[in-house]
Amino acid sequence: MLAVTRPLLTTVALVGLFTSGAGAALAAPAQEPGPSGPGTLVSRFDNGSFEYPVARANSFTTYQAGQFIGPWEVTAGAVDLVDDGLWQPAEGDQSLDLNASDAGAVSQTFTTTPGEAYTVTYALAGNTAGGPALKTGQVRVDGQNVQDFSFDITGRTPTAMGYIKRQVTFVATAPTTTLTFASTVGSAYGPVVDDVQVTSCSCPC
Ligand SMILES: [Ca+2]
Repeated sequence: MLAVTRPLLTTVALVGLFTSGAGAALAAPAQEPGPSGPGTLVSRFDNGSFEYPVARANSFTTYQAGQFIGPWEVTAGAVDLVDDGLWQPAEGDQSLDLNASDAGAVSQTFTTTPGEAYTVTYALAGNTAGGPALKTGQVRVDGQNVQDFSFDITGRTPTAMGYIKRQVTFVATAPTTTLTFASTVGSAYGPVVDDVQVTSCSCPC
């Protein structure tokens, strides 16, 4: 049993270093560590609404590959964390443009139970400041594409973003799973994601 759990805890500790403990959606099996907080191990899916760190007021903050947005790591290109003074988020005060100057991606690794099904829901829109009109991207689980997504910004504005809800389900194959949102459009104006939630059917559903 110890031989199984030690690698998991190592991974969890790395994730925890970049997590400040703000509340968010959960994907926590019952046996996982308790409530998160500074200095504690955090393995639950967190910051799905991209509410921290705080972006530049009435503007955005760019994060490059290798940098972290709470528990999310920028894993390709660069992305923009956007304040609600620039455009309407789906939830809270901030949202994420998956393109800074070109296609970017963010990934988060969290604890899962092998064999258990998890449902990912998210809000999708697009940066209305520039083309192409059709913003495209992928949801990936452990690097595998599990859902292509697209959003057409035609007729949308910063105050009427027109977010749509998308959903995809996966079955975990390991004690941790890495969830990625990746843009597949080359532009400085990418797909916008917000309000990502991960739930498992061991929770009430
Ligand atoms: Ca948000």
